[in-house]
Amino acid sequence: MTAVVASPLVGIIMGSQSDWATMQHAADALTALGVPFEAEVVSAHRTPDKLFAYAEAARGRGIQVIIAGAGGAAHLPGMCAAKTSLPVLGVPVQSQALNGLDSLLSIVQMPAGVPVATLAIGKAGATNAGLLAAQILAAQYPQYLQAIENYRQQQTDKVLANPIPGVQ
Ligand code: RP5
Repeated sequence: MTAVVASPLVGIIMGSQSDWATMQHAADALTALGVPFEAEVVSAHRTPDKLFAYAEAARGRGIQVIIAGAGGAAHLPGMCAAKTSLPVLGVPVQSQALNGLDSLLSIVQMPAGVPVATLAIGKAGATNAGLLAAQILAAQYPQYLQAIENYRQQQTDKVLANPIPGVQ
């Protein structure tokens, strides 16, 4: 039986409005797969109380996966994971100063005990976070499994239908 979904299953949070240019790609992936989500600016440094409240309430509101994107000293995914047992997918936003290497290392090096599933820096990571969230949900919602398989097939067809320009 297909589960009926009325409210967001994925919460996308980001440290700043400036992160949206990256994090919208997670939103785009979820939209393409039909997964309901919400998106909000929640900063570990500028709105720490809001972060704690968000993470503590998320499961009770029906959120099942959190995607957290941040740049620089990117504490948001780790602190969010510290306050919820929901799976947290971390997206390192590409910073201007260090091209996102700072963001990546801030997110990926969690000490044992509180995991954050860390994606690639920037757009690819945000897109894959959306896809991975859907794959996590697919264990429970068959419609998302089908959507993922369709997405991958379209991707394969597109590659096969477009030979390298100028090469026989
Ligand atoms: C981090 O600082 C945010 O996640 C953002 O990537 C970075 C810069 O934020 P803004 O100065 O653009 O608000 O907290």
